[in-house]
Amino acid sequence: RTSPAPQSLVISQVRLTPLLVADPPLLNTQGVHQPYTPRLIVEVVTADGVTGVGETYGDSKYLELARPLADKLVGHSVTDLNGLFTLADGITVHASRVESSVDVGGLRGVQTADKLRLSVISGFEVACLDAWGKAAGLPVHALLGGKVRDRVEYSAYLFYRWGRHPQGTGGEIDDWGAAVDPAGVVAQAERFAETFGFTSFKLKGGVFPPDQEIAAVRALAGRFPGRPLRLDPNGAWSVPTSLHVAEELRDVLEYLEDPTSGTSGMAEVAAKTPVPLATNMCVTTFGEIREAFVKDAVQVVLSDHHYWGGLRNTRELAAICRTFGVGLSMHSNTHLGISLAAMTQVAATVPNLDHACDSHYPWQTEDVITERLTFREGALDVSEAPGLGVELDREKLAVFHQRWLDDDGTLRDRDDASAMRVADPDWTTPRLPRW
Ligand code: GKR
Ligand code: MG
Repeated sequence: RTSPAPQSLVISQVRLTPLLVADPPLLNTQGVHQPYTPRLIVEVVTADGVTGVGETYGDSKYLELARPLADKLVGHSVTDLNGLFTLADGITVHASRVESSVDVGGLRGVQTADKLRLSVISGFEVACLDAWGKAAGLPVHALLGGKVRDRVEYSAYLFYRWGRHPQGTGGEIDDWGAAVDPAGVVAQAERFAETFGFTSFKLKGGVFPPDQEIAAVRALAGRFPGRPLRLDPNGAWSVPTSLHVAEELRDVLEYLEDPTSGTSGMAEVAAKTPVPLATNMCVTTFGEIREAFVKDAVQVVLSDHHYWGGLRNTRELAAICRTFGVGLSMHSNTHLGISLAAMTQVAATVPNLDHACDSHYPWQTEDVITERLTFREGALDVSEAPGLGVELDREKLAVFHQRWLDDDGTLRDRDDASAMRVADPDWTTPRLPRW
């Protein structure tokens, strides 16, 4: 087939659709997930009428940047991916959106203007790649240089959770039930293994005192001997507590993820334990790599195309990790099928993907694509269809958008602490370290 004329790849329209999608009551160190979580769906339409889709965070702070970027994008080619960064640079991030200390930095480190911009760019970059791939008749992985594997492995992402959202907050009810102790965590892992075939397991920690979480990981090791296990308290522990946990679990952990908050603390822990440390909190931008690698603070970096500014930047991160002998894995936040397709396309192209990727997807009962992606034997097949290989379900998109329109503002910005206050009115976001 012949290449399309560049003019046909010029963007004639950009549509932004903020949504609220159902989310179960998953617990983390800051609180509990709200019944619905915001996501943003980005659509770019080319002069030839080809539509590409992307997905990113949907909280107000991202929408504020996405709207002007959408306006600026009209008239640019879907192939001008470097140009996205230049366009986004010119967009002002309000000072109130930026944080200065890691202690209040939430679950992804300190919130900076650059991180916000990069997270927005990622949704647009994926949409452009999808449109370009569809126009050229090529899967996104081909536009990234081609896949090096046919299947991408994922790990089960276990959460302590309640059976339903605290009374009065509504939400969709699933049939997973509560998991608040080792037996509950093991039962959850068994269902993940049976349904999706996952063979490695990550437990979101930082919820209960560390010895209870050690017991849960021990129980997992007893039930699934020899399987790779990870524990991630999102920086909730002090350096001594992190070392205690590492010592107790050193024989069963594949890695310990963000045991403590900040690069210096991670370096102190890393110096005294043989357990590899992974992060999606202290290395989340290119600027943070140098200090962390020089201090040998992390042995595995969790890529996430939303954080890093898209699929091509994810590949750049992979190349840096490869160069420095640092392992690579993939982080996930709550996301839908468009993002999972994008994660799988990029993961397929990275030679040094050393560990199974994280995904929240099994927890999402709602999606905006016509056919849900299905994990088989713990992995996803890499789609060969043009673009991302997913199709937007416009009816569902409209329903979830209407939910966003109907919301009085309480759910449009993810706030795990306020959801927790429904159950415990005295709850405040804990300062780190908690233990
Ligand atoms: O969904 O509660 C959650 C997670 O804690 C998420 O927000 C984190 O970003 O999954 C993440 C992680 O690995 O830190
Ligand atoms: Mg993490």
